[in-house]
Amino acid sequence: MKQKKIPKTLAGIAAALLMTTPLTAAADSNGTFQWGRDNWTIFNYPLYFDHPYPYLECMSEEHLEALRSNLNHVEYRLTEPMLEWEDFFGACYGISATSILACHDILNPDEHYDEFNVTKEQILLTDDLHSIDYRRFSYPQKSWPRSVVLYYQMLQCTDAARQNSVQICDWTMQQKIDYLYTHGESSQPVLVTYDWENQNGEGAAHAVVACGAETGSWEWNDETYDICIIIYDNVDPTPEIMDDEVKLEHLKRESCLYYNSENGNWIVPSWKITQDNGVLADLVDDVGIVNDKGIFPGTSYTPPEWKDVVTANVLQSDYTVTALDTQTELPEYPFFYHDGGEGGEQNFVNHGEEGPYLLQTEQPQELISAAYYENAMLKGTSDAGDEVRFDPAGCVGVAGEKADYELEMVFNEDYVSDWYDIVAKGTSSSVELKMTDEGYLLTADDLHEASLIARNMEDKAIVSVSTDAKSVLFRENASGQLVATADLDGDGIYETELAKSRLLGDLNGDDTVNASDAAVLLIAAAEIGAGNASGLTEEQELAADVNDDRAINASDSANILIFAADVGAGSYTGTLTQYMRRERS
Ligand SMILES: [Ca+2]
Ligand SMILES: [Ca+2]
Ligand SMILES: [Ca+2]
Repeated sequence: MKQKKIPKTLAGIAAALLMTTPLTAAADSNGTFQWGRDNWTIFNYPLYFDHPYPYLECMSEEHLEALRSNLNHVEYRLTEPMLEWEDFFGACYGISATSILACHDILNPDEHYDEFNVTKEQILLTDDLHSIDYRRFSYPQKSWPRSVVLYYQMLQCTDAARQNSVQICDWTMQQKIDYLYTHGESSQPVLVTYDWENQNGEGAAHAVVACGAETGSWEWNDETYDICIIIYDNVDPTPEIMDDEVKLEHLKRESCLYYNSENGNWIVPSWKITQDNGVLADLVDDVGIVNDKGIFPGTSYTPPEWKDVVTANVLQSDYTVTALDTQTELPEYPFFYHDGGEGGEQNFVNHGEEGPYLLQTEQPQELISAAYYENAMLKGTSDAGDEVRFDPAGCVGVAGEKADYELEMVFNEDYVSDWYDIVAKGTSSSVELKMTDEGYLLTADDLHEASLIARNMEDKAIVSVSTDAKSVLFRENASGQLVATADLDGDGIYETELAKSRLLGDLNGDDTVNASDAAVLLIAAAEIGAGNASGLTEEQELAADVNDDRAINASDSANILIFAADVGAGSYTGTLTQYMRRERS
């Protein structure tokens, strides 16, 4: 999904089939894959999705709202890095998933080509899986098909999708091939994800649809294979071999998956994935999983028993991941796991009961580690850590050398206050963030220059502290602000207020929102408009985007003035946050 490939252009493909194949009234497909009916003729290429913020800005408001309301907090949190990407890093999962929907008559790609600004006649369909005419057509930014493909691209972050790869992490390659072959014999589609290290030593991942199976004899790189799994790949092989007719014959077959049943070796020639550098990370035949949290009705899914996963960046020294309840070491599995991270991941699965986990490394190093529980995601990072601790009751900590750290907790349910996504940042050698009955308690060797960012779907609050105290309790006050408090006299009660989050619109930090704030905002907006830095602190910038459109400009200032006028006239008594929410609804 992080591979960029350029599509080839194949010429001379007959359009005869198009004339005889009905394009809309697909026969009942019974969950089988049929070329020309269940595949898209758009491809996983920037051309089709090109835009600044291709994911966020190519999805319709309706689908973005569906993501917010259908996904749980952890799932939505995992989509956010993708939504914010400024470059196109693929829609292979979305194209594959929607193709599976087509196999089950839930979606018919043929009905939507006019929304790509092309006529059906311009799209050539052939009965040869690997002979495609690649037309370069354009279509509107938020066109329905593109938005749907990107919506299903985001659904790789669902619990159902992520847990499916966890459930099959013990399977041998032979078991996976048997599964694919059995399905392929009867054209039952399987969504397959590959996870591999490419020739540049980078982690790569891709999603395709397996849709057939053959036995025979094929040779790739001097090795013979006797089983071929037919693949519908939404990214075509490399263009530089286009003009060589001998290679073109090979090209037609390069996207398939080949297996040697004698020695267990396998290869996907187009991506140069073999048993030495890759893994089939996920196999999904259940349309209920593909459509879980989806926008189409009519499918259902019963989740299997949840298995916790601990992930880490690629660790540079010896390490252990321990389930503390049972003092057992978690086994490690290679499979693709989605958290928007770069540079590869290590994955550890707990096959037992949910519980606290401890990651330890022999040497302090950059650590980025997360634990995925059924109800929560906990994440700890340190620039020089040798330990990360997780407790599903709501506690995450890192220890090591004094270094920059970040601790994050995201809860689906059972959290305190309105805030379910909490991030603490600072510099310390040992630090812990813990949910308590009152709020979120940050305890560290050093709490100078520490901050807490609390978020929910509607709002974001940031509080910064710098204190000699060793722990700070962040809690909500009566007006919905986050307040940082310390227990300076050591009686266990956090009564001393150190700092509080700003009200939306309160640029000058005097706890009221009025024309003075609008004036400060206008000056900052003018600076931004002239291409300069805003001159605002991070806290001020958060408070300045009044209408929540990720921009700071005159509209935000105008909203403050309108709000302040209503408050001044006595016709409104709430906060600006509440006022803006009322405006939007
Ligand atoms: Ca006290
Ligand atoms: Ca103010
Ligand atoms: Ca704004």
